[in-house]
Amino acid sequence: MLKKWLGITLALLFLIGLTACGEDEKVDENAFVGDKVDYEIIGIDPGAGIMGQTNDVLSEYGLKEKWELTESSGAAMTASLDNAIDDKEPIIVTGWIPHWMFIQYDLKMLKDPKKVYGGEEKIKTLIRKGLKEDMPNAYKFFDQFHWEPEDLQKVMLKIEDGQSEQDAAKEWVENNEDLVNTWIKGVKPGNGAELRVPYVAWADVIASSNVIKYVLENKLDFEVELLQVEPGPMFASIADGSADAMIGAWLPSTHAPYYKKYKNDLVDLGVNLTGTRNGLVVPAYMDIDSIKDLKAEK
Ligand code: PBE
Repeated sequence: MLKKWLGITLALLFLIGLTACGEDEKVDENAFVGDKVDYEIIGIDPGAGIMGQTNDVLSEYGLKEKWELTESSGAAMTASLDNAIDDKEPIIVTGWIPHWMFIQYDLKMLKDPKKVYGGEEKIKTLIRKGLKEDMPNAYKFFDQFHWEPEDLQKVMLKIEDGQSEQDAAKEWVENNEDLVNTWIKGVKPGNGAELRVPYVAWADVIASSNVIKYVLENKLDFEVELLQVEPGPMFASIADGSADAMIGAWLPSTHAPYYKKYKNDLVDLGVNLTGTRNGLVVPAYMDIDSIKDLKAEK
């Protein structure tokens, strides 16, 4: 009898212990944001401009000691964000506008009072030297290519919703004839001439590269080979002439290190989109507003 009671009591004690542990592990709603997210910021691929900027953010805001920027990829970052939002858990990621994630989720970009991310940026078109002379019509097209963040965001969202990159590009182009006509105005068909376009697998550059490929191939009879590469080689291939044009250079801040390195060996065709922004992004349900809030002692 005694043995039995002892057994039950022990079992009960064990259960109580377990519950207590469980509660300890739960995120305390009032805890400091750093403790809630284990002082981790989910980044993307290491060569991305936003990764260098985020490292500068950690230094400039005095966060270097405690905080860690984790490398992943654009796709893995959005997957982590999606999981966290499903469970209403806290998370901090590196993010940028335009991006479908701002349409899909209720998010906020943390204020950056020190402007380490550089504020509003532009996307530029860069081409290899000699393209103007060798392929004046392709040159004219790239020179005339220009659109708005909302356009790009629409294509990105279609891809995220499950459409293939090619179909999303096609649908957008066919629905935006007036704008597309300004890009191809006065451009003579390429008669099958080949163009090599390097791009990095970031949601925005995937979308824009597929759009220009569709236009060049279906409205102008060029052949476009899209080459998926790392950020460094994207710039290097234009500078050494092994590729013809890239349309995803974020400047003046994001890609400043690459631009500085290669600017004398390529041709800058100017801005194709205005109004991008980089930063640290959190779900709207988190109670922080500024990068400054990541520092414990305020
Ligand atoms: N991005 C999107 C890129 C440029 C385009 C912000 C992730 C980068 O950080 O290099």
